[in-house]
Amino acid sequence: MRIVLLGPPGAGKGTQAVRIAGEFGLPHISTGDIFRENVKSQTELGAEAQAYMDRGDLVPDSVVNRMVADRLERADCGHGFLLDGYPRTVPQAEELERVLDERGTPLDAVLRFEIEEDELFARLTRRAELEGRTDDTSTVIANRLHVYRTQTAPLEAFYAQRDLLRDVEAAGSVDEVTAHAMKVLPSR
Ligand code: B4P
Repeated sequence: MRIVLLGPPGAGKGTQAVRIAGEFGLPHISTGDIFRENVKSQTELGAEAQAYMDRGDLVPDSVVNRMVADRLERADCGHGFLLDGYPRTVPQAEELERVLDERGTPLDAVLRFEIEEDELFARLTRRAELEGRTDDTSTVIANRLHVYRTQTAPLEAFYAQRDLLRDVEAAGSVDEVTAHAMKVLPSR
């Protein structure tokens, strides 16, 4: 099973990714988590990514594409994977398609998490209080939502054209959203 989770910041992708990956025994690949780990351990990649993340901008495609292609080479991706937060631009989606076509392992589904912006702000503001993430301030949240609308939302049409897009109602409790996601996933 090869799945992509698509949705605005705060829609619950990361939260649901852990559950779905656990249910299907898939490696959970979160580009946001990989960047945060690199920032924390002060690697070159982390230094390159940090300024973009702190502004709520996207890390350049060339950097993200290379990082994900390397990750997908690892043995644990042999039977599938769950991508959380990648792709986020059309060039990233085209590159992922190229890499997977080359191996003859296309995607099975792209889950689009749908939710009102007011709820996104509320969730991210709550997380700022709990975790203190530097990109959860109101100015940066507003920029991340703008970046989603302008750079990531076009992926919805990209994947709809390929008949891969599945809508998931992302308001409601964590358990309710998991139930919605499970309903639209291909059967094992
Ligand atoms: P991400 O880590 O992907 O950040 P995100 O979009 O905010 O998603 P996240 O998974 O954290 O939040 P979630 O919606 O689960 O990316 C961070 C940054 O990294 C980007 O801004 C960018 O700079 C860079 N980056 C990452 N990938 C990139 C790429 N492909 N290309 C370029 N740059 C890239 O959850 C949000 C909150 O809501 C949580 O606190 C959660 O507990 C809560 N929540 C979840 N479900 C809920 C529910 N049902 N009810 C109430 N609260 C809920």
